[in-house]
Amino acid sequence: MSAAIADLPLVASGKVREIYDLGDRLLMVASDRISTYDVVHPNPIPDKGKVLTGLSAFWFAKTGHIVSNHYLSATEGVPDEVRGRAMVVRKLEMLPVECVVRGYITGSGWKDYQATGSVSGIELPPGLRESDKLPTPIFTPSTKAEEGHDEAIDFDRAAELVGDRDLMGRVRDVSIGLYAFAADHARERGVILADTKFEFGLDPSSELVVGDEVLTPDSSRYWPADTYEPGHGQPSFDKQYVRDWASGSGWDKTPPAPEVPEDVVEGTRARYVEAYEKITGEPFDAWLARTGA
Ligand code: PZK
Repeated sequence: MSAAIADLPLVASGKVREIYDLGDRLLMVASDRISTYDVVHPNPIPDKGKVLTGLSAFWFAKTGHIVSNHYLSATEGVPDEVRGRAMVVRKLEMLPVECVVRGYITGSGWKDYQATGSVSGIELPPGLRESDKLPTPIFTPSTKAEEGHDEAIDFDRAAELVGDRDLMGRVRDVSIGLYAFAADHARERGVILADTKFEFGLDPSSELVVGDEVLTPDSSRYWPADTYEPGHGQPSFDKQYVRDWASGSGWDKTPPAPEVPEDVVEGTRARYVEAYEKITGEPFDAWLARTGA
């Protein structure tokens, strides 16, 4: 028997997920909420939390040879009401930096490159176009802002914040290793992993452990490979229906976000499930069955 969610102490909450205290462990719960342009819409995308949790679990299982992770279980200790969208994880001492890896130049990286020719203090070749593949994946850490946008920092500043330059070097190498492994896997399945963000912690024996969610559409940019074309921004695999609808809706992208119409909800849900099935090579129903959702 597991406790009801409502009785568990809340440790942390983000725009679309929560962490609860289980005593010696934590429960990470992914909601069905969706944000576009950094604003959460009032209505959910059914199954989004289950897709993201299933994808995280898939990648944790696939990448243990690169670095250990905090994943323990998506069944044992998970309350019935969050089955399929929650995982029990180890408690860690989290490092105070966000570990971003970019294989393509887009988003804030593209803005920085246009302004300075560099991203996070890493000089890039001249003449890159928006969404171009980088010669090699780059590590572009940021600080964790309590609210608002994370601030880009260079490696030296990240090492300062972590207080251990050697550890920060291992974090960088492991981050790039995880990205490269996942990008190769995704590319074989018709999906481009443009960039992603990891969070790391230390376990009680000071071993480096990757935590949080990993390589999900909320922590990463996934693009369909068949329509990839540098020179402009690429459609997001998961959220493009909502963004396209929002652009034509007259919403000015400031809070509050409007309700997403039913057909857009259904199209978006189908894209999340498609992402799960493409990337894992398994039916989404298998995840629901495995977790008793
Ligand atoms: C932890 N966050 C970020 C904020 C979220 C996540 N294994 C861990 N041990 C201790 N603390 C954390 C983790 C993890 N992962 C991560 N905050 C605490 C965060 C808001 C919602 F789901």
